[in-house]
Amino acid sequence: MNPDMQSATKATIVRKTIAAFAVFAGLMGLGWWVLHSIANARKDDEVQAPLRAALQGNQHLFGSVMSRTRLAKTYPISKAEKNVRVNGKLGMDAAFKPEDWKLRIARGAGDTLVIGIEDIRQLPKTEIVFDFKCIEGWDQITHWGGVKMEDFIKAYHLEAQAQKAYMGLQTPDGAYYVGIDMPSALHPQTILAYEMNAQPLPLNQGAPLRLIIPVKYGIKHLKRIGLISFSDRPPHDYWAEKGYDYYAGH
Ligand SMILES: Nc1nc2c(c(=O)[nH]1)N[C@H]1C(S)=C(S)[C@@H](COP(=O)(O)O)O[C@H]1N2
Ligand SMILES: [Mo]
Repeated sequence: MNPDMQSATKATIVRKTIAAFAVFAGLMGLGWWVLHSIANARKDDEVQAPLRAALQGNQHLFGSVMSRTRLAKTYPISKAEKNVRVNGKLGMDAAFKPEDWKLRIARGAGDTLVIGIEDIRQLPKTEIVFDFKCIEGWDQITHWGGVKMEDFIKAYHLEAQAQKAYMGLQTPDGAYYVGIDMPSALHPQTILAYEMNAQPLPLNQGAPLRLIIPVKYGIKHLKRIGLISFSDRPPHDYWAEKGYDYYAGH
């Protein structure tokens, strides 16, 4: 190689090295800018807005995947467990008087519908036997009876409220609360249950009325429903606040 060519090659190497560093520095800067702007972004419910947006995007994706035609597997009544496990105790205060209970439906600001259990028992009854799964790792085939949520919504003319994105449910004392995406709340297997094994629901299983939502894990099957509400923002959710998946489908 003649000296001229050697210096030309050297110049090329130097130029390419500088270019490579420039690209590297540029990417570092871009990465820093992205992280910095996420960290400093306006907060939405304690979470930076871009992260919240990504989270909600995921939730909407899961919500739309969950179609009415995707049914949880059902079983014959003979397969149902007779000794049904009692698990959650939050909001299940011993002083509770079922005879004083009423279901409250927050239709809108200052507009609450109050319904007694006898009225709910008048509505068409649906039964389901399915595999109830708890995130702690156990499952049981169990048999429930009650009114389909979608039939209940129609009977009480709550169609306008059901246009919202979420349903919130809580115990009468507010100690346990869950949020359900509306497609899952209106899923044909979701029921407001007042019977277990064809008998009145026992107190420790959520009497007078509990949620049975077979497309979700046990955490969402709120026992002893006191209040139902509707919203476009995700309602507060006991286990989601502790870090569990908000959607909790399986
Ligand atoms: N009110 C109330 N409902 C609740 C809970 C609770 O602690 N309080 N726990 C949930 C969880 S984690 C599970 S697995 C199921 C258990 O229902 P079971 O007690 O009928 O087995 O209830 C759900 N509903
Ligand atoms: Mo659970």
